[in-house]
Amino acid sequence: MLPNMTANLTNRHLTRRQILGMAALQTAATLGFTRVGLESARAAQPDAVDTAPAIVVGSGYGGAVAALRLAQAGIRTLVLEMGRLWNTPGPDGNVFCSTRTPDQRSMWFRTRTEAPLGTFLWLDVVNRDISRYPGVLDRVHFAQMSVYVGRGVGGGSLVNGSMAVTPPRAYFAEQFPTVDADEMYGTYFPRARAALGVNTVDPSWFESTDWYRFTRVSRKHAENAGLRTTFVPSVYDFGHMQREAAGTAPKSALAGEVIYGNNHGKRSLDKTYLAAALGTGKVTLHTLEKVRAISRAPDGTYVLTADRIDATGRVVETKEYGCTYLFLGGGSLGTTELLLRARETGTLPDLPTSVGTGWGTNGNVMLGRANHLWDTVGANQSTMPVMGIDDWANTANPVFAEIAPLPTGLEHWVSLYLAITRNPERASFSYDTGSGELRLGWTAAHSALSVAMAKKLFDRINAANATIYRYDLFGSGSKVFADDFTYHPLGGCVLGKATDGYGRVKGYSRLYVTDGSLVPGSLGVNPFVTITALAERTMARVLAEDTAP
Ligand code: FAE
Repeated sequence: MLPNMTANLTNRHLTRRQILGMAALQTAATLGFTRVGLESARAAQPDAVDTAPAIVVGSGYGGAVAALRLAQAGIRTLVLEMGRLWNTPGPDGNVFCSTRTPDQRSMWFRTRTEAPLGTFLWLDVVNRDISRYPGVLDRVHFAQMSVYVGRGVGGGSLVNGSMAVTPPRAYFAEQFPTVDADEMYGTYFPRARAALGVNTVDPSWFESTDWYRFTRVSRKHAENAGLRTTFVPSVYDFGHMQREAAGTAPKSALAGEVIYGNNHGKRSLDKTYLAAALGTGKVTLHTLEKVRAISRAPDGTYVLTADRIDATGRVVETKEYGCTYLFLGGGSLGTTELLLRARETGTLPDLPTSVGTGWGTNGNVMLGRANHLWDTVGANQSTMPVMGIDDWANTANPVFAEIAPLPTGLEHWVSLYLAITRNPERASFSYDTGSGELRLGWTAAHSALSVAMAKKLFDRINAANATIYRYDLFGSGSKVFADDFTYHPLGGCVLGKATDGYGRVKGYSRLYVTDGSLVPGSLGVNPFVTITALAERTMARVLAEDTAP
């Protein structure tokens, strides 16, 4: 079993703990355990735990860093994750379903998939009916914005495009004026990149392979408009990808896989941070358990109420957990919801009013351009983006646009982009005490500036190449700029506002936020490297100062 799991990661040195942790995850998945610990590697489900010195909510980037660093410090840690463990092959022999023929594994309790590109030639050919199941991708709908998030052990790392980008230092410093940028760029970004397994595409292979023809065409069009492009690092193993292209390794990025999970090649958190955390023997992970309430016991410890669900979504058990140290890594939506609910229902009444504020979309806008017949983008497209159009330094219109794939398996002459724009608009969440639901105040007006910025950049590219936009990709109308969803939810518990400068939540001791809710709405690049590096910084400080006996 182990050789198969590690085969995808051959370019990277795996620690003994990562190998042990991966074995534990693999066996737990095979045997259908919802509790995972080092015992699982010996085919035993860990005993149920109801108290632990530290609890981590969520197993995305912020949660995974917290779990590993707590465990390495010798602190017994329980991780609670609402999604499932993604390690067992389904009836087709694959863990994840294909993007082209999605099934129940694709989306979180839906009866139809909700892909970002809803249509092609205005035809409803992209989405499929599916049965309800705890699938890997969720699209959370608010009144005028919907947010894509990953669900499962590894959070967003299971579904994202692997782009591992470090933000321009000047913009990082502007967004985080109280954070020591020297320390971030000298210590925590390098630490995060190393632990995540970041690598870069071989430029000569990139220039010659069919699989990145779509990127080279977009680069040429950007350069024709006088714009600069830049390579973007990734956590997808490019050694594996080259072997996919050569036919010597099973295809994943070259088989259209991404938003519903990659069966091979991707260094998702279950293969990096979480594997290493489980390998310490100090971490137990409970899956399919959604924390819904947090309160404090008279002795100052935290009490969590969590619903354990089955594959139909039915609550099969409601459990209470206790801990001394509580780390929230539920992501921008998950963490903000938990804290807002705790404040509004009075279980943690001293939480600051800044909880629930400072939220943004990282200025996300998606769009497509129609190319000339002679500018073929290729039927073969890797799903892992490796290049961006970098016009961030243009103070009149700062945009960083990732050159995105559209891997249909047919030539379609479409160039697709996810533009990250510098949008200063921020929205707040509120908590509806009647329904118990989170509301988000983001409106179409908040997105308008992002659309204007993306339009300005791509009007320039269209003018230089005598091309036009595609009007058929985002629904039945003629929408060119998809401004009603984001892949990059940021904020809600902003660093230095809802927390101190290290993610310690104001008003309560030993309560921490480690995820994307710390980022104030905009980062200028794809966010997971920054979320990981900030979590590393928080954990270094907290372990040095707060957990001493
Ligand atoms: P996240 O990874 O979302 O993890 C939160 C975890 O907590 C999830 O597993 C939840 O299921 C779980 N959870 C939430 N609430 C609860 C609860 N109450 N109880 C128990 N568990 C809970 O958070 N970023 C990049 O940098 N590069 C990319 O190429 C990129 N592409 C993307 C493509 C897609 C389709 C998507 C959806 C996102 C993409 N992102 C990308 C964004 C990136 O994945 C995201 O910023 C991070 O995953 C956020 O990390 P967090 O730790 O904040």
